[in-house]
Amino acid sequence: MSARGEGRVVSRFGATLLVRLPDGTVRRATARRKLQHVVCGDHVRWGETPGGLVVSAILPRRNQLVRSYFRGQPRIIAANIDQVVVVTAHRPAPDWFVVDKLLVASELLPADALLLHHKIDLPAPAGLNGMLAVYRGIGYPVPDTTTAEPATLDALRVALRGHTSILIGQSGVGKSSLTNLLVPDANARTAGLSAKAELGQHTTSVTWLYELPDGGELIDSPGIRDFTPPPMPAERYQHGFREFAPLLGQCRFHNCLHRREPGCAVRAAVEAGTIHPQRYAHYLRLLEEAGDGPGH
Ligand SMILES: Nc1nc2c(ncn2[C@@H]2O[C@H](COP(=O)(O)OP(=O)(O)O)[C@@H](O)[C@H]2O)c(=O)[nH]1
Ligand SMILES: [Mg+2]
Ligand SMILES: [Zn+2]
Repeated sequence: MSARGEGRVVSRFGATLLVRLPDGTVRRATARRKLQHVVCGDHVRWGETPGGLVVSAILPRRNQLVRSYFRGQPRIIAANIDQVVVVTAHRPAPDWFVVDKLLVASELLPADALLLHHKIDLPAPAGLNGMLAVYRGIGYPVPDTTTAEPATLDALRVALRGHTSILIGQSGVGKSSLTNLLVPDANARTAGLSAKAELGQHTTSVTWLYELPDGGELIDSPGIRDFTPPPMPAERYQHGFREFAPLLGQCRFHNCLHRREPGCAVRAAVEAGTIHPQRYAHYLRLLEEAGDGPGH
């Protein structure tokens, strides 16, 4: 009888998958023909064949982080995520619209979200500390970190323990540097595995799942320039802004989208200064870009 079992997808390179088996070994595998797209973080079923390990099924996904659609197909970054760590840094300075779109995607997964404030050894760009205070105020943990002082990563380590978390953010914010501190030998292990599986030199441009030493998993993703949440009905976006939650249901119209409707509790909160105008502007912009803005 040939061996079979379950495992978790560490990474994929075109048609080649790397799968971590329950005993901790990572094996090269291919997907059974006609299987839907397998992604990093998938739990899969596999079987041993004369040609090697073949993934025969994807176990049901708890969630999937989708970047955008290409020719109508979702681009899934990773699956089965408990926590999204949106990495912001002093350099490159954050694009707050991208940050908000990532937070919206996290809320709707649903998953917990953290906003990492990284490279604090460098001078802070204008306005950054004020914006981070806004995010702290609406309930996002915002740990301050720098690779120059590894002890600053302690709070992050505690937050990551026991969960599957993904680091996501612009190129150059420090995701891979952080991964290397959080996962001892991450670099060497990745290089060793890719050499053994003959994957070539492309390991920095793929999404990769690592086991954390204290339990849990960390996914390092390639940098993104922009991020578009998957298409969804207009009334879903409001649930991506957690500071709107206590107000939902208090607008005059039950189907209020908080644009120009009279008696809108969200707009009133923006005018009263309890919702930050930039967060609200990004909500409107998301609706508009999704094709349901004020002009439609
Ligand atoms: N000054 C400073 N530089 C950092 C820090 N963390 C990472 N870097 C540098 O930022 C650059 C990009 O880091 P990298 O981890 O490749 O970013 P990624 O694209 O998000 O994976 C590299 O030159 C790192 O050495 C930090 O805390 N402080
Ligand atoms: Mg990187
Ligand atoms: Zn409203």
